Amino acid sequence: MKHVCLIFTPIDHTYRDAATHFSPPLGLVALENYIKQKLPNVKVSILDGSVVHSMDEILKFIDHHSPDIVAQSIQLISYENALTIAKYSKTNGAITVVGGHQATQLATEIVSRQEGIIDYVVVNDGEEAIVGLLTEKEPAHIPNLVFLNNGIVKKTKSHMVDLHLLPPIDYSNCDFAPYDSLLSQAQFDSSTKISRYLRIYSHKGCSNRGNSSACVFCGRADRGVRFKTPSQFWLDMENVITNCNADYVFDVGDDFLCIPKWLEQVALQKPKFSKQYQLGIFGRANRVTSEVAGYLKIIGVTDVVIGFESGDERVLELCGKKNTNVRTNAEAACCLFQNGIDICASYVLGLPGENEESLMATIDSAKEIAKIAERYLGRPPRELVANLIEPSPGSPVYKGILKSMPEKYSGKDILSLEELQRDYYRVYFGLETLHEYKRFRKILCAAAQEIHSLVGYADPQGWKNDEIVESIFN
Ligand code: B12
Ligand code: SF4
Repeated sequence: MKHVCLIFTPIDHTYRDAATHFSPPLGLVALENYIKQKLPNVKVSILDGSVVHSMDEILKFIDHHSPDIVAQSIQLISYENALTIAKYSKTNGAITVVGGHQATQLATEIVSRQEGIIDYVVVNDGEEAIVGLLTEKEPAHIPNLVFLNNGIVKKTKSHMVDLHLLPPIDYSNCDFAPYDSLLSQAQFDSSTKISRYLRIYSHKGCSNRGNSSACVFCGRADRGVRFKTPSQFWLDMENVITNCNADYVFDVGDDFLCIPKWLEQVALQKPKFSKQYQLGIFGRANRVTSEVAGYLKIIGVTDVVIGFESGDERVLELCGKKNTNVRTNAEAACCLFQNGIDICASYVLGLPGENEESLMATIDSAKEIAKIAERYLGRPPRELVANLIEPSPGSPVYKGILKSMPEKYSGKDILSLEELQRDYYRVYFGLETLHEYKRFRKILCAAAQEIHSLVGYADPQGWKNDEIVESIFN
């Protein structure tokens, strides 16, 4: 029996990890579901390095079970660990694969630099590629693969999975205990106590970016937008709520409000549930209207994460977030709160053009959101979060850094987030000295603290592990 080990690689813990690892990794569960549908006799093991398995345990697992394929979902801040796992897997005779957004953005660099360590990079959707590798198809005929052949980088044809043909999301092979335990320890503040949090996706891709334009910090790799049908959405919901006992579901699609007709149909087709649930989504401020809020209430949406990014009009403009401004953001918050729907307002600090004045505007924007929530909900919003910009590979700011510093970044696959952030402030702000950089970062950090102090829960990203706490005392 073939055995594939799917790993969500542990990150470098110098960086602050996201706290909301309350659900098994959805991308790997989706791959497992597809493999099980196509190749029921293949053994699939999922190792989650962010919650369940340490590096040591992952290496021991590989030693004990000698999987045929070791396939990892990687991030910038987990890549060096991924290489350690891949090297170890090679000595155990496994085929090594990496996939996900980071791997897609740096596929050529990875295969060129990691010959003999990483055999294949899977770009974009991983379903067909992983099944192709498991069935030992000729690599040249497997879609979405990048690999080295006699020293030359080969890219096979690209293929977008038809979401309508995919099996429903099924978490039934997962052990929920570690995730439930993490959730019970977290300060995650929902309107009523929740005991199981699971993720689904109604669509892939961002409707707000063209092929060349995106929010400056965004490293998403996929192109175009694909939605599941409303009935598929409800099937996924029933699976996680009824079969897997979730009482909180988060849909990770980038803009649940993107297609009004789809939203309307989802509301119309809502089946009866025998128990209560809460549902979180991502939504775009300019698409929130009272009609939309009405549909969201029918569907059972309890909170909407909105990328507000900045409270400063000029910074928002430079961020490339089209069709939204400070006014649309406040109006969206007002409309949702009025309808009893909570929001998480998410900001990114240090965007191009940021200065002390724009930071003040962002703090004011956060205060206003908190005030509106008090007015309608009688309490602060569930979350206000201030992230520090991460120039993710593939993002417009990463491309800007690459252009300005080709000698340092061209062809590189191992990147330090700290250095990237440092170079970002060099290129976009002219902050040459370490002193200037540290001073600015401290100002950003203090602004983040002020925003977080308005609410009971914040799960910021992009900061170093101790930085955000330190800044309270410094
Ligand atoms: C939910 C989510 C999280 C969650 C949960 C992560 C988890 N355990 O699954 C949390 C909040 C914890 C999180 C954290 C982070 N995230 Co995140 N996250 C997302 C989000 C919103 C959805 C991911 C998802 O589930 N998609 C649905 C599934 C079905 O799709 P998928 O994951 O892309 O997987 C498919 C393909 O990519 C591919 N694939 C993926 N992995 C692999 C592996 C193999 C071997 C193969 C063959 C294929 C394959 O096949 C899958 C099926 O088609 C995306 C944005 C988005 N909407 O996609 C950002 C996103 C993936 N995150 C991102 C980042 C940067 C991070 C952080 C590094 C931020 C930080 N500094 O803390 C951390 C890393 C934490 C960690 N420990 O690794 C970036 C990645 C950018 C980049 N260029 O790499 C994204 C794209 C956001 C963005 N707009 O930039 N994240
Ligand atoms: S950050 Fe911007 S470009 Fe990226 S997925 Fe969200 S709206 Fe789209």
